[in-house]
Amino acid sequence: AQDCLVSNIPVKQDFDKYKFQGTWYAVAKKDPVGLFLLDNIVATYKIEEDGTMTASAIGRVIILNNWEMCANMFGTFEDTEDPAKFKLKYYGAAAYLQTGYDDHWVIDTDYENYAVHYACRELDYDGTCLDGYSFIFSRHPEGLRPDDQKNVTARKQDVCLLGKYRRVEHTGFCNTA
Ligand code: DAO
Repeated sequence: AQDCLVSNIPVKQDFDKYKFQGTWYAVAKKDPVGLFLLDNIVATYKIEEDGTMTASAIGRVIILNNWEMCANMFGTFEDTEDPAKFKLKYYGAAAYLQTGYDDHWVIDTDYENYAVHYACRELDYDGTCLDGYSFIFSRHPEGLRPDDQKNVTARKQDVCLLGKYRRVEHTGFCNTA
């Protein structure tokens, strides 16, 4: 949205949560205040038998006294009247990990290659976002395909966060098995 009003941010039309299932690698992130997930972030979405979307995510975090670890996170999504806008209730596998209740909007995706996520945690008095975060996801651990860069850049502009992202590294730090 040119005016950066959160209420005017366009989201994916007719979002299909079934097609969104599976593994997504975070390739870029705009951090919120008090960032949590640092890098090696991989999220896996799933639709449960009752139709509820859930996700598990892993990522490198630094907690307490500079203790570095891989956080195992779980989330449950509550549907809203817009199929691309969810409320995300999340918690960690361990009690000392972050818990929260955030917006979870799918701004854009082609389901097969890229996705742009957005969450505003705190609205400013003027309707812009005071504290938010956003993930750029790829189906491919190596990153976005060149074909998808143009779309993703346009969507970063839509959420008023162009230039605010950092690259999310995948070093294998959280690889299991
Ligand atoms: O990293 O600073 C941050 C905020 C991210 C919190 C979200 C935790 C993960 C929840 C699970 C699923 C979906 C992405």
